[in-house]
Amino acid sequence: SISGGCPFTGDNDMRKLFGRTNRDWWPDSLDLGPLTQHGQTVDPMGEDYDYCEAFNALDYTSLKEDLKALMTDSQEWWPADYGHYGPFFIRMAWHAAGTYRTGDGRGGASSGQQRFAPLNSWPDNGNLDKARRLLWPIKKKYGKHISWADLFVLTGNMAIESMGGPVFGFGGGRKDVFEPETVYWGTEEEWVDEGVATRIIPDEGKALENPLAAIQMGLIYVNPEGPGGNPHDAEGMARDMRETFARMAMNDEETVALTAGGHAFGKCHGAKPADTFGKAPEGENLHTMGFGWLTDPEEIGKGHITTSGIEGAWTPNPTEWGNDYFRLLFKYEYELTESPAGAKQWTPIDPEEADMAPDARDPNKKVPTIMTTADMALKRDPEYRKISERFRDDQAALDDAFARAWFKLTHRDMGPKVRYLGPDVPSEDLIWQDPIPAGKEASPSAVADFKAKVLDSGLTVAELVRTAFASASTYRKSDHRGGANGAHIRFDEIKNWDVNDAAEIDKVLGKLDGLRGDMSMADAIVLAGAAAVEKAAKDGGFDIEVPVSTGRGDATEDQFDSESWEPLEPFADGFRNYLRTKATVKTEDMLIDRSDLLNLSVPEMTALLGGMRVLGAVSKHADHGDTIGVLTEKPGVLSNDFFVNLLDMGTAWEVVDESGDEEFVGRCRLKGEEKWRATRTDLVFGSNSQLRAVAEVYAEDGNEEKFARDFVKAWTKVMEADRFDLE
Ligand code: HEB
Repeated sequence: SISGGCPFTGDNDMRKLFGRTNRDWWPDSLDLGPLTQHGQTVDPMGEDYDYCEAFNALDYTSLKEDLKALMTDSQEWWPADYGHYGPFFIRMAWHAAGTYRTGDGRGGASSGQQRFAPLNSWPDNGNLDKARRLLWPIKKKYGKHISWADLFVLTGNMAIESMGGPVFGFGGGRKDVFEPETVYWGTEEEWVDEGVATRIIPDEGKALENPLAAIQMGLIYVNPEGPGGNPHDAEGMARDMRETFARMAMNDEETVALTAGGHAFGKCHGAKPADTFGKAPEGENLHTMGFGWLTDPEEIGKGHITTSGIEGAWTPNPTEWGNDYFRLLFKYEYELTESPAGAKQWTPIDPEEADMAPDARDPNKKVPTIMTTADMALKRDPEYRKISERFRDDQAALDDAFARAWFKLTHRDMGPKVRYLGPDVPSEDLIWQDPIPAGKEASPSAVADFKAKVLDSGLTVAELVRTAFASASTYRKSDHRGGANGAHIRFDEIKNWDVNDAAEIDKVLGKLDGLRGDMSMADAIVLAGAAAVEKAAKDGGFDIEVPVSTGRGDATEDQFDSESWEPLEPFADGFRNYLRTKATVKTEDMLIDRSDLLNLSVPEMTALLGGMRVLGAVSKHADHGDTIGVLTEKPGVLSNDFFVNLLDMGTAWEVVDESGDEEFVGRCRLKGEEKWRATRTDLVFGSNSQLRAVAEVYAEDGNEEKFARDFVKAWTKVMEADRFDLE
């Protein structure tokens, strides 16, 4: 199988964690870097701004009415095809959401990234700058009460609804960011329209690198003209769709429903050769004010627009929901043709007049409908075909499948349902939301009693800390999945991850289960970790309380979709000094990636890692044994020894590992005897000048207690990262 496997490896030899950056693509664009130093924020909303509160005070009904009116309020500077912007807005919302990938949970609709480079200038997002500007008067009117991110999705919903399509629901709560997020989009130095290679070529052994989910640089998903632009490769087309949609968390049925349902609406734009329009927004002249892909206004008036280069509508009724897409797809044989812009597309042979589409500007004029090579896969691929035929014959099934798949597409990266806001949140629980039954708060006396029993149980600090961390550290802020709530660590599929020690977890959970009374397992695991950290701090001479908000629930087997958890398994976990195998990307880069997903700052990452080491909480499955990086004589005691010993000039470090530079030995500089073993992830806190500066703070005399307290704060942040129910 192409999917799964090892992230950060593959044929696009990924040497940099974040691949090609905006600065690489647009070296001349304005650099705000100087103003974002020293922790200064780019967010103008200020710390007091609470988006949930603002959204809840939104006049939702009137916003929806305004959006509905906007659909047919055609503007001269960008007239609506068929007098209706609906299809255009659906594409905008779909492209906002469609960058989501399960591999690292990044991308997606949840922060309004389409406003920023590189996404605002991806070839596949052509002309969506116009769609966002059409929305500006509404964004302006509702201001702080609706984020761009929510507005994109809600507008897509309203577009579907206003054309008679089925809608499953809407949850608000996507808070805007004010800068591009750092996401790995690939290393290629050309865009799809500049001829960059396709990423899956089985004959050459090329598979789609993880976590990427698009087939070429600058696309959201597949090339509509076929693999690498080849319309004859029917098998490859279906393969590419299956793979890219799977990485968007979509199965075959969802893929067919989404594509066919989406293309019930609107048209493709390829009226002129692509060289007749200007640069993408990010590289355009200042006075174009963020607009790109400029077309002569007169040509715009005539509807001579080029976006994808493909030209034509899929159905005779491009602004009405219905089943014409499948009806036509199966009624006609299609032949390969070329658009005026030179794109490969498919046209029905001898269409009846009634099956022709209206011209986008002149309803009295009829033009042929089209299919892209991607659409043709829905009948050329045997599996897709079965589903397509079923949908052709069962409108209600298509309605339901499309509405649900659209809801999933646009909400997949929002995490648990408690994060959804507004009156249109569907009451039905969906498996991909990782539902968790409501928990209940434990009384202070029950907590104290439980913690005392745990410390008396014979379980070690390292065992308890490792188990709690294994449970909580599955969290990723990118799509708000994972975390300690639900106690998914109980399930074999998670427990047996290579980073974990299943036997140890069984032992710990078994004991905790006997002690927890009516507390949830999820709470028990976190409380036991807290008890261990408190003991370790006490043994280090500090009386520090580790706060725990109880009230977690335990997910049932039915609520656990094991397959959808697979991408949450860490390839590397620097906090436990774990690395599955050496990858092309540097191990310390993967620590940064993991810390980012855990939403940690540099000092938080540093304190957490140093604390985990002295507590002895390294993975037993690290290649290097379970004491590597534990730079202390008294493991299990919370001290700043890791930093003191790491920075000690009495130790000289050298590579021990023949196969590479992953393992190091620290020897007494004078006598040469071995003192410590450590990994890249450890030594980077001494070698990197910025990390060293932070490590120095924690090693300094007088900062022992500060370190212990900072560790507890970072630990608590990870333990509580998924407690959206508390906010
Ligand atoms: Fe789509 C459009 C492709 C899926 C929805 N698309 C379109 C186009 C193309 C495509 C090429 C054209 C653009 C221009 O303008 O030129 N798609 C595609 C592909 C795929 C898809 C290849 C995969 C298979 N879609 C989809 C989905 C959805 C959609 C999923 C939703 C759901 N689209 C859409 C719409 C449109 C489009 C609505 C129209 C727009 C307008 O009209 O403007």
